[in-house]
Amino acid sequence: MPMFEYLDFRVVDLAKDPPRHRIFSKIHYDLQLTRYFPEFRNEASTEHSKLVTLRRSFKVLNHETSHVFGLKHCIFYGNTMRSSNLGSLLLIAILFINGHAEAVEAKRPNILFFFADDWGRYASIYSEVNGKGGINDVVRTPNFDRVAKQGVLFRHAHVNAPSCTPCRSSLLSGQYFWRTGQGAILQGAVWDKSIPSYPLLLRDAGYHIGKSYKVWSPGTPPDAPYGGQEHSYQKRGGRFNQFSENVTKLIESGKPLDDSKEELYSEIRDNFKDFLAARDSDKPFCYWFGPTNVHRSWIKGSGKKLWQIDPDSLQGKMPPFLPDVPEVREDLADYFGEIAAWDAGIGVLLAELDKSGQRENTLIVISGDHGAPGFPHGKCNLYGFGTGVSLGISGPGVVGGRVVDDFVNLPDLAPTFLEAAGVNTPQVMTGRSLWPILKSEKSGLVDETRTWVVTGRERHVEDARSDYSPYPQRAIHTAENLLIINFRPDRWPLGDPYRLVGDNIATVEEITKTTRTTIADVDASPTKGWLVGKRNSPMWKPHFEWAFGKRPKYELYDLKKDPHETKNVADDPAYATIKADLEKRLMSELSRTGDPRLVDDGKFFETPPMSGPLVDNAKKKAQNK
Ligand SMILES: [Ca+2]
Repeated sequence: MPMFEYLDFRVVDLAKDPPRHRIFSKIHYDLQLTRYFPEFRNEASTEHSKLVTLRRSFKVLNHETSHVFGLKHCIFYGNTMRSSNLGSLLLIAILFINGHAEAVEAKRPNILFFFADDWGRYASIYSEVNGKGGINDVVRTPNFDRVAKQGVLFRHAHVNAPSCTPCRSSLLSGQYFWRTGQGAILQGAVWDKSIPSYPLLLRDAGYHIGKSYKVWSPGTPPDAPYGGQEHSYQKRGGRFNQFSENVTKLIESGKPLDDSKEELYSEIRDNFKDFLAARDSDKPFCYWFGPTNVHRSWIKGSGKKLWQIDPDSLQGKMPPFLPDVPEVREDLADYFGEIAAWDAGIGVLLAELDKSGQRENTLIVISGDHGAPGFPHGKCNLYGFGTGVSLGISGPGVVGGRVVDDFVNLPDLAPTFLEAAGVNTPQVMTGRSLWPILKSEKSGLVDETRTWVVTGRERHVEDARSDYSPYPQRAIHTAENLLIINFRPDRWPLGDPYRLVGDNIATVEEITKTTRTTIADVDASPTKGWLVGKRNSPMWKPHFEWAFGKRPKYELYDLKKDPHETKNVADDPAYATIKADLEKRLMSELSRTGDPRLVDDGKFFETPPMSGPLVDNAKKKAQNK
């Protein structure tokens, strides 16, 4: 359906020329647009930037003058800007419209976002592209792999913070987590409604938004940056969130394995169908699928039982920070089992998307919120095992079949989604749109400025340390090096070693089952129970201390020689220049983006409510007195 045959759009007399409107200056288009917008975006890269501008232009017009789009053929429009801070700005737009401009609405892409809890960079395709020999040889993710092959696979995607809530605060806001106020911590998080979030911006721009399961939590109110539960679709059930537990129960009740799995798939499928059915057919949609099954806990032995993942097949492939022993291998196989279930869930929703006829016009993005839970160097660590995540993107406008080496930080997704929808990215967003990479034809490093990311961490579990203090860290990650600064090396990085000496020693069972028993920034797990249980054995004591002991202020790793970050070279004079350069770059980025950790010795993060007992706990304590 042809829509715009000619468009002339310009701004004159920009007395103040505020930056957010500068794009309108002296813009003149003489474009024969005879196709839908997504196809138009598929053309050469310069055409893409024109499209973005075009869409932004229409957004401004649409916002200011709803009647404009009701007219046909020719529109003259002047003095549209009502906002007082724009001074004497005069906008003149002349549009020649052939057909109904409302049709623009239907041409914006849908956004289908798959976001797993605690899923790091473990997918079979990474074994193919990074080389065999590691644990990714054993994981199986055919659906993720297919999307990544059709689209773009990112080899260097990192979360901004390896902890559920701060990671999600940064992703949803498109800003570094330290810019999200009380969203920057896990326990005690509160969402500040004045922070723009991409789902609500899309909703305001006419998208049909919805979500199933976890978006932003733990925090108050849950899923706040997605509009709370107003856009929730999970009436059909959420048993998928405890996949191995529920499938095991169904099998024990006599149901065959495949039927048991299908029973849980039908819940996620029907929730998605409900979401699609609730949409006005002319509206694009934005859906978030956020099951929590990859988060602990899992049924011991379920990797093998439900997914035929043999723990022994991991032998000899484990990275050095994971003890290559049966207990840990089985735990990892169970984790990979939940990842296989997650991947199957992706397949279920994509099949439904195909049935809806919307696949061609849907941007598909798949990732996770940090590394493996309850394993050394995983979740809650700034090592690659903690911050590295899978990322695959396909859809209209994406030049597929490529593997890219650009460093991506998950806050980059918010401006990416907004740009896809033609919505202006708010100036406060520090993330950078991935579209220059997605529409490029290059593989490897596409954008030469994307050679590093910055990560960090403040509070995770509030009472992991007895004084309720956080463990502040910031890091810069490049292809060659990882530099971590531990701002308070006097503290225990993963929590105080409660009850490991004295007369009330924690049992292995308690450590395996209850996170807060000891070293509370590490989730309770069979691996944690095993390794902490071995803390006094001559063979494993050094490993225990490596995983959970105190760390120096500076950690520097040479990733070319030491990809698993086993040897800290921060004090090696041979690395002095590299260390100084990385520290300078890191500090400059923190300073540029207003990280409160650099102000008054981190006072903002060191005082309530960012540290100290939770309000509820404080109340309970007062009552007990
Ligand atoms: Ca998580």
